[in-house]
Amino acid sequence: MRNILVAGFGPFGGEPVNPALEAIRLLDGRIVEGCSIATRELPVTRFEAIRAIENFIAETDPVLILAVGQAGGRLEITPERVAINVDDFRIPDNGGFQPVDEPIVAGAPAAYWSTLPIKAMVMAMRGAGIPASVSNSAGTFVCNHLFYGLMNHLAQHGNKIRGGFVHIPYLPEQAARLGGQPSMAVETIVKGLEVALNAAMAHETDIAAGDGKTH
Ligand code: PCA
Repeated sequence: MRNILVAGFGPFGGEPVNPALEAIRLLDGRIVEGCSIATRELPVTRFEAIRAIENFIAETDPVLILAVGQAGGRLEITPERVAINVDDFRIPDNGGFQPVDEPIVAGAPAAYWSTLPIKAMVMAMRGAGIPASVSNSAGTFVCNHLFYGLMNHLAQHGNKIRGGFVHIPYLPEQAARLGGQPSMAVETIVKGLEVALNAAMAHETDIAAGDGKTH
């Protein structure tokens, strides 16, 4: 059976957990559209994260790749539209690196689009009763870094594998500790990711559905 690679980041920024890792652990081994979900943990360190996902791709030979990270403060599950070629870290990553306005891959394109059907994924999640919307910025920290490195790798290999990134909210246990932050139960996140993966497998190209934003 072919694999779907689902990679999620571990804890960072002083938090003891990362909802991405908690959620993907529960997805491991599930079958989506006749493929088996293989999950892996990503390090929250620049370049190391890209090397890790390249190794996971070689190891699992996936048909499709989804990377997942925490976006504290977000209200919904948000498939990312675009990865940009810049590192501008507000806090140090887990390796202690804090680059300012450095290219991720010098001389490479300014940006790469997700090659997953983000609108189909959002609409499928909403249809399943799960709050979701398209995000037009993955930020400039390690998630965007990994997303850019992934899309650059896939482009250099002829885009034979589709891939993309989804940010998810804090878990309730994090919000209870931090105060004043939105959160989503891990079961809801797991269901959302599963529904999104189903939609991604079912749609080679995206659907035309409006989800534009004014800001
Ligand atoms: N979120 C961070 C890095 C790791 C994660 O889960 C980000 O959004 O860049």
